[in-house]
Amino acid sequence: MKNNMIALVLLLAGSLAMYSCDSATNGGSQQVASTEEAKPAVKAPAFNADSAYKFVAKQVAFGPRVPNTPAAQQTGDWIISKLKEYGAEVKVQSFQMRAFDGKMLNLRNIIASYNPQTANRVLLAAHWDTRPFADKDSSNQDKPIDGANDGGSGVGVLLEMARTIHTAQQKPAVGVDMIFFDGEDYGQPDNSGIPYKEDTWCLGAQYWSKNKHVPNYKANYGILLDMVGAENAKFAREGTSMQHAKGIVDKVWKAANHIGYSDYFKYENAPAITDDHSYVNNWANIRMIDVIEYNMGAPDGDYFGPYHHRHTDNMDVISPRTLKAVGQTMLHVVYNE
Ligand code: AHN
Ligand code: ZN
Repeated sequence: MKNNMIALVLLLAGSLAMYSCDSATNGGSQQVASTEEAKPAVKAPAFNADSAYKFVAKQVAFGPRVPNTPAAQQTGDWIISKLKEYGAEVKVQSFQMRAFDGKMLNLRNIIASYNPQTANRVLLAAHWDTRPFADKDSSNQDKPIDGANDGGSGVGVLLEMARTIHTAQQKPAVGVDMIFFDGEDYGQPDNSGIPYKEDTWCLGAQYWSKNKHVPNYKANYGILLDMVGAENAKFAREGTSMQHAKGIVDKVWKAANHIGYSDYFKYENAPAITDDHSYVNNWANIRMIDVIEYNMGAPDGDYFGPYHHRHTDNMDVISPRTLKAVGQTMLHVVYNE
């Protein structure tokens, strides 16, 4: 009897609590309906980390994606075919540029578009080439690296986003362009013995910034993904991004923190880093931020991670959780435009 009474009291208390919860929610949503900024967030489709991981592994399996090699030819062809499979309109820019060492490089920028007619657009980017040498390593410096993280990860996240947008019932309201830049990582090493030359990095971004895939191309803003797959990666607010597009950094960091990725997206400032977004900001005049691993607290000043431009940049450093943190954040941002 006593037990029954307690159960009854608990039941009543429970339903009262539920009722008051409901009414609070209802009252709340009626209030926010009239105010713009309190618009409830759109729930983006789920980003599949295992699929993204497989896209990274597939690139690594082709071999180092060094310009003028069969692996680069095969990987570029594969990226193009996946993007077509995922319903994007695909454009390919083929061009030649001379590297710091005098070599003429055959390069391809690959551009995928969703909703190409929409004026309101977001531009996502990553580089798909990998560094032709391991200049920060202590051995085999002249051999190319796997570039699982430096190159592979950004492409893996973008391809999984493309697959998600294609498969999901709900599509983003905004137009989405994805640029896969070539020739980012053929930059002049510090101790090459060759006289210093300006603008040796980011060759594909340089070319695109002067030769857009669409005349008068415009985007509201862009997000570059570079080294976004390593376990325990930290992303700091990079200098050029803060200078040209602080509002976008705020938006992306807020989204990441809101959906539970504060471990990755840190409210710390990093110096300006030369990367594809430098040319998109300064030459193409489109504001673009760089989500790039930069761990302000790294030991030995290895801010880019201990694998950077070394042979240890292989599949062992890639974490599906990091790919998920970045990919889900990107989907959240895109679906809330
Ligand atoms: C430099 O090391 C000059 N910039 C970093 C950009 C980069 C290289 N991203 C990947 N590899
Ligand atoms: Zn690199």
